Parts: sequence; C-alpha cells; structure tokens
Amino acid sequence: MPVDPNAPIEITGYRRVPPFAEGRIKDLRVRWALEEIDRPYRERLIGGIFEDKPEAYLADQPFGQVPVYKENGVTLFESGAILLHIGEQDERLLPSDPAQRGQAISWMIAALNSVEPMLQILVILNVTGAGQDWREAATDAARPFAEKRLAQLAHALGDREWLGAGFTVGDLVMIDVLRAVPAPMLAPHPNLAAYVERGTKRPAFERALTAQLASYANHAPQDA
Ligand SMILES: N[C@@H](CCC(=O)N[C@@H](CS)C(=O)NCC(=O)O)C(=O)O
Repeated sequence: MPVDPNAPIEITGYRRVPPFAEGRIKDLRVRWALEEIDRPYRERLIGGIFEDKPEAYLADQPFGQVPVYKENGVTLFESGAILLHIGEQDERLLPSDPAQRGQAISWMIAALNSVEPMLQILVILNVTGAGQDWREAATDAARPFAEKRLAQLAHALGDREWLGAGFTVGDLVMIDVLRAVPAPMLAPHPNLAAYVERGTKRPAFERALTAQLASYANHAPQDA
C-alpha cells in the first residue's frame, strides 16, 4: 500500500540496476521501515546505478547514492540517518524507553559500522577481482574478519528473537546487512540464519521488496 504518488514522503531509487543487485539496493531499508508503520511514500527513480548523477542530486546526496529521503522541507541521506528520523516518529521502530532506545540505536550503528564493512569488502573483492589472480588471496585475507564479526553477532543474539526487547530499526538494518551473506558463511550460525528468515518473513519486508522490484524498468514498463 505505501507507494502513493501523492504522499508527502519521497524516497529515491534506481530505475536500472544489474540483476544481481535487484532487491539489494538500500532504498529497501527505508521502504521496509515505512511499511512497518504503514506510512505512504512516493518514489523518485533516478536512472541507473552506474550512471553519473546530476549536480542537483549531488546536492542532496554528495556521493551520488540511493536513498535520499524528503519530507516537508527535510532532506536526508544515509540510510541510517533516514531510519533514525523515521524511527523517532514511531515507537514500533524506535522505543521511547531510554534503555531500549539506546540499544536499538547501538545495534543499528553496529550493523552499519561494525558488521556491514566486513561483509562489503568481500563483495567488492568478488566484483573487482573477477578474472584477477589476486582475488583468491585477497578474499582469504579478508574473510576471517567477516567470520569473526558473524560469530560475535551470533553470540550476542543467542536464542533471542530480536537484538533488543522487540523488533527495532537495529534489527531492520542488521537483517538487511545479513541478507547479503552467502549461505555457507551463515551456516555455522543457525541462530543468525533463523533471525534473517524471521525478519524477511515479516509482511512489511515482503511488501517493501515487492515494491522495489516493481520499480525497476524491466518490471515496470511505464518507467522505462
Ligand atoms: N552509506 C549509504 C550507502 C548507500 C549505497 O551504498 N547506495 C548504493 C546502492 S545500494 C549506491 O547508490 N551506489 C552507487 C554509488 O556508490 O555510486 C547508505 O546507507 O545510505
């Protein structure tokens, strides 16, 4: 439901991404958060992921990335900043209790700052190292850092359903980060695999993913 061309909230997305990136672009996090609290948003699709962005876009997002969020004169970039802004408006994403709120924010920053970079380097090596003789050695050097973070996270989660007392923006970002982990790397941690499955089975996630996939030019001929 929340995609609505007349909604006051606008988020950016790409019209064209390579098949491997479909469903992985970070506007998904924002769509998911808005779906969780049933807030409508309109999409602004900005072309292809690898295309240069116009100056007007760089004024909103200096790195030329997606997503950008606009609402009533407020412009935000960085998915974490956007999710904090949305969470501040709804207890279901960011609890008002100071202790729980602190935990939720800590976990969201941990996902962005301590877990995602360790995983992203593997993706970068995989893409940039295609056909290069250094790829395997570089990946072997980087992988233990990712494995250590996953083991630490699995230990912290234990047998709990979510990282805090209930689902928060911390879980939303952490689960989106973990979705990128190849299954064999997650296999030693069944609790993490179950956590990702729990998160991605939430109806709000499913609606967000459906909306994102529908926005790509090859799935939405009206945008082509
Ligand atoms: N730290 C940024 C990262 C955003 C990001 O990586 N966006 C990617 C798509 S998932 C992008 O637009 N990449 C194009 C580029 O870097 O030029 C955030 O969390 O919003």
